[in-house]
Amino acid sequence: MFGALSKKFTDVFSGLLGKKHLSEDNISDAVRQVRLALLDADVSYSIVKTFIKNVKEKALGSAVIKSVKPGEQFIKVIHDELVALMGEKEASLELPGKPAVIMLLGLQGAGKTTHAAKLAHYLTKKPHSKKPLLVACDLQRPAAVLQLKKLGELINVPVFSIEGETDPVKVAKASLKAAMELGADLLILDTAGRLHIDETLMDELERIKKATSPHEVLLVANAATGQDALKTASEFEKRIGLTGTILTMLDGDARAGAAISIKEVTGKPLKFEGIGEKVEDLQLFNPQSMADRILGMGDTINLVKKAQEHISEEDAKSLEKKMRNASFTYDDYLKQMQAFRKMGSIKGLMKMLPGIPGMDMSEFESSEEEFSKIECIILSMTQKEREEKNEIDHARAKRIAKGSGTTLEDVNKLKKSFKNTKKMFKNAPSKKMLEKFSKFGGF
Ligand SMILES: Nc1nc2c(ncn2[C@@H]2O[C@H](COP(=O)(O)OP(=O)(O)OP(=O)(O)O)[C@@H](O)[C@H]2O)c(=O)[nH]1
Ligand SMILES: [Mg+2]
Repeated sequence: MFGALSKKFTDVFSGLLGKKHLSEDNISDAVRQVRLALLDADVSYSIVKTFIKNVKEKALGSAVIKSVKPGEQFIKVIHDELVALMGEKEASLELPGKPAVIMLLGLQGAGKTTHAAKLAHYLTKKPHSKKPLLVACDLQRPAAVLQLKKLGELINVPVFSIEGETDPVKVAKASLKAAMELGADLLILDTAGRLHIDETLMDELERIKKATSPHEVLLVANAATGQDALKTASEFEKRIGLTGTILTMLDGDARAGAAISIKEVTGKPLKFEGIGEKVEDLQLFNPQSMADRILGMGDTINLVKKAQEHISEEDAKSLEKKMRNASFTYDDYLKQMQAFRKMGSIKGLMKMLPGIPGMDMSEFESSEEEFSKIECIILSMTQKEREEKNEIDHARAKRIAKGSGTTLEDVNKLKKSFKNTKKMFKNAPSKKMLEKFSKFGGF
């Protein structure tokens, strides 16, 4: 995500590895590099200045902790400062009222319409279980309403619009009544964007806000635009008043500057991050996870969240048991693989692991194909074969290869690796054994 910045931080930290303690002398170079790295990532100058001052004070002040290595100590200080800047805890949405109202605003192309749909999709799920109504208040472009309608269809959420209407304030007002009639408990207002902030836009947004008294006024800002995003954020906050921000395009060539500084600049929390074009590509902003990613430490927080969302604890336990007594079948294999794939692309998931962000990902592109191949092969087996009740002989393997559009070699390869995996788990030491060993200090 922030490849260049993460790499710089990793270099700074490795430079401190051999040092016995942190001193004014040996951290001055590291601090200088951190300062340059932040400025280069488009963090605003005044924020960098305070950041560096705090880091220096804390790094030197904590020099007495003997058990921690200086490099690690320095990483912790930087990590803590980043978290403090970005907001300590995960922000939440305030959605009381029936209907609750969320108004989205931002510059042209920032991702308002897409994120109106993403939010609707996100909030229909547990624990929110909302019944949203998307409201088409962008009447600038004729295609804007159509875009929202298409997205609404995709996620099965109704869209409110008034054909032929030219005043978005009237649409916004009418949507309050429509929500009552349709039994919706949440309105999400998509508004028009402009290339730059101008008086007409501000006036329109102000009037929509007055007409609907939204509980959440969220700025949608493109992370790739760095300092520009910060400048517009501060103007929107001053004129309209925000309750928070959604930072988008974080999957692309984003600059960390906006993520690091936007809370400080607007005084309002960063609430969500947009991480792709699909409706599922939205996640709650978590300052700890963001600091991890900025420092190139992966994103284990969101990885665990994703896993919990897609794999139930029961399933995980039952699989572990099956693995232990080597009774898992091709069917279990398929089920696990499908659950794993629901979490996202292998490449995307690998990037979330610590130490991986800067790695060459091309290798995992082929694993994606490999996954599809295995899936096709298992799906071409009979139910009894999948449950390992019938042996797959040469003739059947040939037939399965044909049915799945793969080769005999592919099928035999899967058979072999499946057998090996089972053997490996059968011979793996049990948890009890490991505990016994650990008593002797072996582990
Ligand atoms: N990669 C990536 N693309 C995104 C993300 N969010 C939105 N997009 C894409 O960015 C483009 C613009 O998004 P829109 O939602 O139409 O932006 P908008 O703010 O409504 O634009 P206007 O209505 O013209 O002001 C679309 O092609 C989206 O698919 C994101 O988080 N990541
Ligand atoms: Mg739009």
